[in-house]
Amino acid sequence: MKKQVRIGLVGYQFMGKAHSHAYRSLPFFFDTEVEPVLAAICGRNETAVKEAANQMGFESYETDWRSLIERDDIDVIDIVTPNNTHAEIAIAAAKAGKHVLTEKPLAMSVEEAEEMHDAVVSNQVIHMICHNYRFVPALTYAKKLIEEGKLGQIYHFRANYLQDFIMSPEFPLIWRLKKDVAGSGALGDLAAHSIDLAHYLVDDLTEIQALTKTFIKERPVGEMSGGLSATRAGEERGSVTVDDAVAIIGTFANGAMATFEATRFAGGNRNRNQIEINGEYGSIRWNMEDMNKLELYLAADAEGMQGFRTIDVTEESHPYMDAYWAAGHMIGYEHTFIHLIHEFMQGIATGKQPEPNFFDGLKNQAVLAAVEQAAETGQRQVVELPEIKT
Ligand code: SOE
Repeated sequence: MKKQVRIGLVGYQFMGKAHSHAYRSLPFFFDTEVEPVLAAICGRNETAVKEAANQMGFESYETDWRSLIERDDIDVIDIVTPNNTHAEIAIAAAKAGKHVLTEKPLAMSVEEAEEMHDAVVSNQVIHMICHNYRFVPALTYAKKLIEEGKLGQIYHFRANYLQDFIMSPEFPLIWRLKKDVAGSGALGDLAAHSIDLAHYLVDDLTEIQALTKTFIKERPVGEMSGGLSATRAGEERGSVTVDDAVAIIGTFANGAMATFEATRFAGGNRNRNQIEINGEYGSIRWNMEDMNKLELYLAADAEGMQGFRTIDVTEESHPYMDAYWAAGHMIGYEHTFIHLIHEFMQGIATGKQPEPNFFDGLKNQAVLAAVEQAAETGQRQVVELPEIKT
C-alpha cells in the first residue's frame, strides 16, 4: 500500500476548489509514489467550511488554522487564503515540520518572502508555490524545446496577461483590490505568473522599468462570492489601493529583452494569458485560451514552407499527456493543478525539492517589489514628447 500524505487545506474558495480537485484526481491518473488524502479543510465561517468539506470530500474541518497546524495527523499545509496571511501560516507550518504549498504571490514583501524561504529551508520541509501555468503541457514542452536549443539564443520574451472582471465601476472593492490584503493588483495576481514563466523559460530578470495605473479609484464596499464574482455590501464606497494594470520592460541575465503587460481592464479578455519567445533559430507562441496548442516557427524550414506551425500538444509523448486519454484528446485548466500537485507529492516521496518553490517565489517577489519601486513617480525617467505641429 502507498504511503498516505494527509492534506490540510487553509481556504476553500476558487483556488481551494482547484487544489482539492487536483489532490482527488491525482491517483486516478498518475502513479505517484504517495497518495494524498483530503484530511482537513480550514475556514473561519463554520457553516461555509463544513459545507466545503462535504462538497470537496475532506474528512474533517477546522475553523482556526493554528489548530490545523497543531494536528499530528496532518503532513501538508496548503495555503489558498488572501496574500497577507501566507507568511504567518507558512512559517508556522514549516516550524511544525509540515510540507507547504502556497498560492501566489508568495508574500506581501521581499522581507516576508525571505522569512518564509528561511523557514522552509531550516525546517527541511518540501515547499512549492502555485505557479500552475508552468504545468500546461504545451509550456513544459516549450521549455524542453528551448533547452534543446531549438530556438538558439533568445532575443525576446513577450507576455501579456489580460482579464476584464473588474471593469464595471460598480464591481465591489474585494480583497484583491486592497493593498494591505493583496499587496498589489494585476501585478501580483497576473504579472507574477508571466514573470514566473519568464524565469522558467528564459532566465532570471536582472533589471526592469515599469508603469502602473489605477483607472477606477473608488468602488462600493463588498466581498468575493465565488469564482471571480462579488457582492456589494451597501452604499458605502472605499478606495482602490492597488494597480489595475501594469507594463514592464526588462533585461534577462542572458541578455534577452522582456516586455510584460498585465491588466484587469482588457475588455473581452476573460483570462488571456499569452507569451511569445523569439530566438536565433525560431519562435514560439502560446495562449491560455487555446492552451493545448503551441505555435512554433523554425527559420530552417524550407523556403515557401516558412511560418508558424501549430503543434497539438496532446500526444502521449508530450509532457504529462500519457496519463490521460488517447492522442488528440485535450485537457484543461484544472489539469495544470494536478500536474503541480503531482510534482509536490513526488517531492514529498523522494525528498527532492520540486520547482517552482519558495526560492522561485522569493525571486518573483523581488521583481514585484522592483516593479512597484520603478513605477513610483520620480523613480522613472519620464521623457515628455514634444508637441508636433502640422
Ligand atoms: C484572478 O485574477 C485569477 O484567479 C488569478 O488569481 C489566478 O492566479 C489566475 O491564474 C487566474 O485568475
